[in-house]
Amino acid sequence: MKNKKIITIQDISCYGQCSITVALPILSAFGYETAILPSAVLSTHTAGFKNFTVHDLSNEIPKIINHWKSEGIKYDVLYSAYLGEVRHIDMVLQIKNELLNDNALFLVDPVMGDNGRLYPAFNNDYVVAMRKLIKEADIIIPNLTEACFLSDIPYQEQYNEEYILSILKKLNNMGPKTVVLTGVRYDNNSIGIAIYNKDGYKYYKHRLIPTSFHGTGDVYTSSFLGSYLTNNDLYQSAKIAADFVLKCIENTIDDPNHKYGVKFEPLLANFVEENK
Ligand code: PXL
Repeated sequence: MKNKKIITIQDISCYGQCSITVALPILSAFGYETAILPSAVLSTHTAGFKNFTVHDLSNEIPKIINHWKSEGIKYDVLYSAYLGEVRHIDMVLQIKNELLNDNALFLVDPVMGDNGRLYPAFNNDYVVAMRKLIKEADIIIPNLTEACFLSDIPYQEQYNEEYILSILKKLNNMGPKTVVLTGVRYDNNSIGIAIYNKDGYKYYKHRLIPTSFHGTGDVYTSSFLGSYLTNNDLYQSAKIAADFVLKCIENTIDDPNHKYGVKFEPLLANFVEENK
């Protein structure tokens, strides 16, 4: 499995421990060659910083894709996350259709919101375009907010398993083979991951730390992917990634100066050693 070649398309937030600055170290630590296609360059992430700068790379992406095509470069895994513009969606689909080897894995983290709301860069057109992308995916990893926007089921703070199953089934019917839904909370002191595909529903529940940090979704998806490429087990990978995010939060929570992301770096070597 180790010779799998990954292409990840998402933004570069220069500061703030999210997107490519999280995905690249984690996937590299797992031992996977990971190429990047930046969708945009931002000074920081868009949640929690004011006056961030954004430079969209839509004009550059088609040239990069064409160059790769002319060089015969192909990938085994396509991992898309925060993009930023509706027009990026077709570019990701072009990569999926033209730059992947047979039996490649297409993972979509449809990053666009949290806590029931879209991030500042996104609107309903982006949600509609994202539905086109998840249709083609093998695995999607939305949080509950993103799952609600994609499935057009109203976001609720309180819910039961029936509500979650209705979202999972609807998303699964929209095309992706497996839905890995993060941040599913059935009681006050636990939270977990719900996994749904043709084999049914599974839930991994763990302790809730009642605070949130930016970038944990990216740590989650990148750890999930590194782990899944290594063990080929959806439930195990969902669990391994969730436990790692918990450890990263524990490693950050007592530092009052560190609110923008999680301090995953000191834990990465051990994490990968235990799971490779
Ligand atoms: O962590 C997801 C993410 C990635 N990139 C940018 C973001 C966010 C979340 O807010 O703003 C630019």
